Amino acid sequence: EKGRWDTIWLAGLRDDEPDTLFNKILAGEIPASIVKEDGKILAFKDINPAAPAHVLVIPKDRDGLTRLSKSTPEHYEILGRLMVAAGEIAKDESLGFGDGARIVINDGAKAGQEVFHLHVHVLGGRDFNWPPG
Ligand code: D5M
Repeated sequence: EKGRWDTIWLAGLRDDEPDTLFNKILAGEIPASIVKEDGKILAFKDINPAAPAHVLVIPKDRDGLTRLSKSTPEHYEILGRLMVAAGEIAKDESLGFGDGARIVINDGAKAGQEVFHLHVHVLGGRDFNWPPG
């Protein structure tokens, strides 16, 4: 976990919303099964998987993104990074993904959002229905 905070020392400067448990995962205070990490994003297995393969991708610095609808043009870069990471994970057979994945962002409690630190769900390993429930 050495150096993990080095990359997120700006976290919170533009964000006075309450922390979530994802900060504890970022700090290494709660264990997580990390599948991908760089200076800006962290991806880890969902503790309550809704599919055989279920990974969450989050920005290390939430920067006001409690939910997607808080995004502004200042977030273009991090949102692109999250999407590219999600696409890479979605084709990773070693994680149980095959040909086809469901990429989901729940925006707000009404849509099922429980953790108010933006996260991209990457689900795979089974077929999915449309429209979603
Ligand atoms: O998704 C929040 C997701 O976060 C939900 O699918 C469970 C997951 N979760 C909650 N706690 C943990 C821990 N400790 N590790 C990994 N995953 C976790 P939402 O879209 O907000 O409903």
